[in-house]
Amino acid sequence: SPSLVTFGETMIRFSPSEGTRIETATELEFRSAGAESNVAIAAANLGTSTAWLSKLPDSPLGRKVVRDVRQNGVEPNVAWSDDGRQGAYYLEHGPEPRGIDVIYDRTDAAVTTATVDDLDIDAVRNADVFFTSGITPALSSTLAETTQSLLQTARDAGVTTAFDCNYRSKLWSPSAAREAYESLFESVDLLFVPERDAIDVLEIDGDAAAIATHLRETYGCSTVVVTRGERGALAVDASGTVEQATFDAETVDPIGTGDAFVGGFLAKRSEDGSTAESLRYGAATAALKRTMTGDHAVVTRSEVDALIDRDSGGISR
Ligand code: KDG
Repeated sequence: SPSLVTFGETMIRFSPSEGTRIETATELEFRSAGAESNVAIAAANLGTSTAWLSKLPDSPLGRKVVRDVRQNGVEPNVAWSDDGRQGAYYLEHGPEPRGIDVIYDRTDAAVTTATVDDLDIDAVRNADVFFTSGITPALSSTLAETTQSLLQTARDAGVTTAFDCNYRSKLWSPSAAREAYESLFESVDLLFVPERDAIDVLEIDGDAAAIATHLRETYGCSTVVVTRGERGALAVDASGTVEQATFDAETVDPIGTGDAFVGGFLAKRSEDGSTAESLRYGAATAALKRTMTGDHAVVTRSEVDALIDRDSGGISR
């Protein structure tokens, strides 16, 4: 059975080529994307056996998502729905100073009604690691409950639970997110927190080490990883603090970088990699992701290993 199981929404991603405005675009790339399937895909490409749980409409759009996930080496484990929509988003991506704009079209998506009864709970119980992110509980009150019970089910079965806060301001307010996160953290072993979410949403003061230590001590997580974009990442676990620099890479498409980081980290961790090795793997996978269009880290182990060997500057303690 799959070693890494993830749960969440995967959308259709429509995007004009870089620099083109949605208002005037005549062609759109037609891909699939979602934080939790992105994580599974990155890990699968690095050799971890992975499954992704979700609920989708039984339509050509839902089936496109499933084909895409499967083609990327992840086993889709999906509840099909006769009603409910396929979530989508439009991504406009321009050079500085424009940056990125995302327009969601995901209201009433099929996944928003997913309960534990819809999902393959045994896949969760039999996993080594179960992962979901803070996007999922933002999507509906049903999904907030489902997220909580899946994390708890995994925990009770001795499965390592992993969670990335992934705050999305277009989905909910900081205070609603904070309340939801705080009720989930106690069920989380391995917590990933973007530094800006810790500051803006969780309102924790201090540097990355202070943030990680605070979260670890407050919620009893075994490992807390704070991701800091260009400034690297930092983890605190029982043996102390480890820092990891960001690897140099040109950015073609930044969407999915954080998910690639988590996928790379979990792939290494699933081989009993240390926290330092897992951070390094995550950072290298994330750097390679930025060089390609689309949400997915289409990478091989040898590419990740070569980047790590090339750039020993990426290793720091
Ligand atoms: O991490 C990338 C995701 O944010 C993107 O694919 C869209 O899943 C998405 C979301 O809900 O924002």
